[in-house]
Amino acid sequence: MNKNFTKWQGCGNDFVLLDCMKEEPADYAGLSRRVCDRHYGVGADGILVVLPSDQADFRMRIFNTDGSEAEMCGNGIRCFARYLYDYGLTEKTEFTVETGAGILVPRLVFADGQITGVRVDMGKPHLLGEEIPVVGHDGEKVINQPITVAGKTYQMTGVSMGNPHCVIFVDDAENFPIEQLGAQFEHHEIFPRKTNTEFVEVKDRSHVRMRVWERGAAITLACGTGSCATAVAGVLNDKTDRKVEVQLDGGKLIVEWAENGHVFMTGPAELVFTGELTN
Ligand code: ZDR
Repeated sequence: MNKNFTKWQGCGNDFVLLDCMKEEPADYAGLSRRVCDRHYGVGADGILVVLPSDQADFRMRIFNTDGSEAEMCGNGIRCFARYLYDYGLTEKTEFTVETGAGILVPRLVFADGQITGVRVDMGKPHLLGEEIPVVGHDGEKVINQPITVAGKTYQMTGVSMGNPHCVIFVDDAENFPIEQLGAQFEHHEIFPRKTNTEFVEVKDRSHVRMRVWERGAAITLACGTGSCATAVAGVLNDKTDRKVEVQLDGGKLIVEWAENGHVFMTGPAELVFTGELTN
């Protein structure tokens, strides 16, 4: 396998990207755990893997710090797209990427000839209970439904962006005890594939403050798919308009749930450093 890697971040959600177009590692899960470790490895919230695809221009896989594989990663796909262009794997500025959430379409955003970010057509959200999945809601949307964690009942909205999300609107996102409660949402019995959880404070109809507990990665500075899920949940609960700015711990994203049902996410993707794995 090619041991060279690039390290990226999007809103402080950081990734080690491995180009496996020619050769794949034997054990992705073990590799991700080792590489993501912030003391014994490079340090990252996940690894992104570049692969060939027979359905799209490229294929992306993502593995969390705990070695589990996620279907999709919103911040990651922007970094992935920028890698492909910056490193000459494509000359196109808009292309297709096969993911566990279907074929998605990133487009590089330029200003004065420089890349300033990436806009991604994230496809349509999946809202039925069995699609997210959330047990007990087959055939129906999961909007503003009770969920009890540590003896307290919260109101949740379920959204799949290919990966599962549980959106909780809170009065004060800054002081919500995510450290104490995040894992209990992640492993709650109503989520058979576990869940990412977003804690969202609505500032006004076009601005929200969001903090996240990620499945398989715990607290991170940002979550792209979670920002998309938040925008969708805001509309479903009539708390926000279809276009919102999502303020995360590590930056901000613009998300629009367009009238055609697709979610569009725009935000930064930056190269941090390059290196070579030694084991
Ligand atoms: C949240 C995420 N970093 C993103 O930007 O969308 C995705 C990472 C995958 C997530 N931890 C999962 O679904 O397991």
